Amino acid sequence: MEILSILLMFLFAQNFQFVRQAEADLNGDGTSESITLTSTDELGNFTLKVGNFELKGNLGDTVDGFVIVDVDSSDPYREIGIHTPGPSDDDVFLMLWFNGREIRTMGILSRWPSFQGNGIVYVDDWMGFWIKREKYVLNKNSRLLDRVPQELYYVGVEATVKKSFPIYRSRNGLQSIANLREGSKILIFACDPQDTNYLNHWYLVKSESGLLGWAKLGNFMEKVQGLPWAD
Ligand SMILES: [Ca+2]
Ligand SMILES: [Ca+2]
Repeated sequence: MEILSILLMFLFAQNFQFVRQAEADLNGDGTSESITLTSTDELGNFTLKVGNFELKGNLGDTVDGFVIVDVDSSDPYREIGIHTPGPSDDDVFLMLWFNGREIRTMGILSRWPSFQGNGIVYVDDWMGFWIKREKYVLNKNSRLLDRVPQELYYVGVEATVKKSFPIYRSRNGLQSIANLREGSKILIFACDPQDTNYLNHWYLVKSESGLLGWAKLGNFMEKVQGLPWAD
């Protein structure tokens, strides 16, 4: 694992010890289940056994173990997260729960979850020069982890303008508010990451003079310095 990823995971998420075997009472009936993860291969196939029950699945890349977490301490269940580090530290967790009769899926979390214990899970992702935080909530009826999408994601990264570029009133890039002065300090405040191409992500930028406007990453990434870029 790359050093930066280790650092980021350490700073922004919980650290997990992945295991292949554990004893735990997953359904709160007072009896521990024997949990084992077997038949893993480099294609991502795995078999999970909880007592006499079995689930076969595939996570797309080598599975290196699981963790047991308590998503919501107010219910009797404890949950299993099956983990793959992915091809380039793109950590993925398949979340599962056991109801005493079957092993059921709750959803997939990528990359760095942090379980709050009250049904809320924060999942951080590295976006090239900033960390995007998603919120998931346990739906008590379906027992699925529902994503709570934000329209904008907080960025909070400072940079210096190397070459002037405009910021716009809205995310269509039609009405310019200001041309940012060379050498001035800006705060990249928030991001609209809807577009699948990161170069088309719109960022809300605060100018040194206190104006707020939008700029598309592809139009300014070469015109600023000081962004902490890393893969
Ligand atoms: Ca049990
Ligand atoms: Ca619980």
